[in-house]
Amino acid sequence: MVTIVLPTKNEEESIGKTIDEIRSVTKESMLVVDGHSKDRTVEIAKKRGVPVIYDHGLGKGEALRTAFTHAKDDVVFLDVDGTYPINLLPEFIDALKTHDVVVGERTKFLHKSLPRIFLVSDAVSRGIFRILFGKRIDNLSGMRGITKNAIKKMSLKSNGFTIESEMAVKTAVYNMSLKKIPITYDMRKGSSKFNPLTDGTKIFFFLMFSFFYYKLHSLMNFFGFVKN
Ligand SMILES: Nc1nc2c(ncn2[C@@H]2O[C@H](COP(=O)(O)OP(=O)(O)OP(=O)(O)O)[C@@H](O)[C@H]2O)c(=O)[nH]1
Ligand SMILES: [Mg+2]
Repeated sequence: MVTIVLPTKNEEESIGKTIDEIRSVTKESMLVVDGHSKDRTVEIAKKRGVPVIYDHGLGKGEALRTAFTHAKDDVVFLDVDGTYPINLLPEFIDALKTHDVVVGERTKFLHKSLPRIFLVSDAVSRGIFRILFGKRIDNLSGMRGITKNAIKKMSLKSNGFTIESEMAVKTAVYNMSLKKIPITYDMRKGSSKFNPLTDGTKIFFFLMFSFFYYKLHSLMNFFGFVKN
């Protein structure tokens, strides 16, 4: 069993269509975790019979962690802004039977979905991740699956948009089994909550900090200063 988690903050333009499309491809249950939307997001979700819980106002990361605690099963989550290919959800659900983590690797950006400057910073972020952690993982993708066990093992701490990078880092350093599914990335509907300057900077520093933390830790482990 899988719970499909939908983080929302003022996504009234997309929530209805997203729920309907998910229903057309899978019977798995859904859970909306809402960031106290001021528009009709919650009303639309409830009207369609999808349960809604609320985050504590700290950001997308905290919202996902709240939903992970609430969900009894493995989880697949995706942004509710019309950017991700919902028709591929069954592949994500299936892959969780054999893998700890499933990541939608954005390989094709449709309809100028990201302006050139964002495309460049996106590529830079992935490049930095690869250099620091030695693995190619789309550390910014917002369409992923994770098993209940992997959620426990990762013990995630991020509140904001570093959550996907934290998952990618822990997938790499804990050597978790990973399935990558190539996906498209479409143009967003509604307004973005991601601030390229502040959130982008936080992600950069998060990756650098994690690198030093885990490398130092494994060095200390190697020399017997710490266990594990
Ligand atoms: N519950 C909750 N959801 C959030 C919060 N911030 C963002 N979200 C949702 O998380 C998803 C990702 O946010 P986006 O604004 O799409 O961020 P992004 O995908 O990095 O940026 P874009 O490429 O511009 O879409 C969307 O479905 C948002 O509605 C929050 O504080 N709480
Ligand atoms: Mg988005």
